[in-house]
Amino acid sequence: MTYEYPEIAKVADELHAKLKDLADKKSVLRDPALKSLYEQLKNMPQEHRGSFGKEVNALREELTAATEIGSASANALQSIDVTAPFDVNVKKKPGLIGPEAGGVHPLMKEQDYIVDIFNRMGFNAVESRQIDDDYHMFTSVNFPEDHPARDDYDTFVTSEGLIAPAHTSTMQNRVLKQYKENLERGEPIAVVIPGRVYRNEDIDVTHEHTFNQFEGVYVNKGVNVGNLVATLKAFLSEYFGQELKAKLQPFYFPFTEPSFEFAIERPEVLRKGNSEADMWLELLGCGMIHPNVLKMAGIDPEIYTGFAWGCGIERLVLMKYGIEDIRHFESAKLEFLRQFS
Ligand code: FA5
Repeated sequence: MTYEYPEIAKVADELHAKLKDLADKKSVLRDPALKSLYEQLKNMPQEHRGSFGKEVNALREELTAATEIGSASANALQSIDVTAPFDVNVKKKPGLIGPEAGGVHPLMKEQDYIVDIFNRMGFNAVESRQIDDDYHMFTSVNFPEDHPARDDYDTFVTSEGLIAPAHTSTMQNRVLKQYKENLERGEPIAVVIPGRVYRNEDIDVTHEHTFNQFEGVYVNKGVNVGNLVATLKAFLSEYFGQELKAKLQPFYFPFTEPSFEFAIERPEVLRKGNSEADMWLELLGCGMIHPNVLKMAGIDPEIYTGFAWGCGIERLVLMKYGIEDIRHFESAKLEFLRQFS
């Protein structure tokens, strides 16, 4: 801007020059040179007062704008480092998120509760593995080489041939070997094995590709199907806190003989239709441990018998809370998860 009054033009040049070196840009508005212009205005003859006052105000506005441009460039946003755990432009750095902001995932809470019930029923707990091998996934649980039953457990395999387990039955051989000495002492093998499992699966409201199971393994002398049903019913009644309608239907698993599917009545929110099949939710697979599986762990099937089951934890939790879609668990929807905290 050009100023008519030379004394204003002079102060304008001085202050613009000064502004460049000032750390606190706004202090230019308190500069004595600017103040002196206002002092001069008071003593000015009436006829000049209006035009002089306008120019002094214009200068003030010009300087104010300049200080804002300066501070804007000083505060210019840094580019965002997408690898940083927080936005660098946020003045107050959040630091680590404290425990009060988080919570235990509902599935892990329920898993602890399930294990607790089995502990009280005399079962030990052993955690399953998230990476396993062909022997434990198939051979040790009596899948013959190239048998089509292997296709039911289609899962992810690394280029080195390691397997993301499709069920917790991969642990049967390990726990049978680990607790075999119990039998020699006249005690049963009683183990519950929670773990995450993976399948090449078409997902829907009751099917996930990654989900959690817990396996049960019980071996002793004289164990029969009646013990299996009684154990599962005792567990389910404790878990749901009520009597349940349950049914056992024949099934096929290579590692149990006979094999069953244990189904319980679906809550209405989980019903797809009104047919008999729609009424039931397959909760778990179970059966009497196949003699070959016992033999492969060095246990004599002529002396000892046992039962095993594998149950989906999500399926149990869906039933317990009447949740309509299994995919909520892994959806990271806080409004869903917070209902359980
Ligand atoms: C098995 O995985 C057997 N290993 C179970 C078993 C163990 C039988 C020991 C006998 C002795 P199945 O594929 O049916 O069986 O799965 C067992 C349970 O896991 C099902 O009943 C269900 O509760 C759960 N489940 C299976 N597939 C899914 C899935 N895609 N999403 C969520 N839960 C599933």
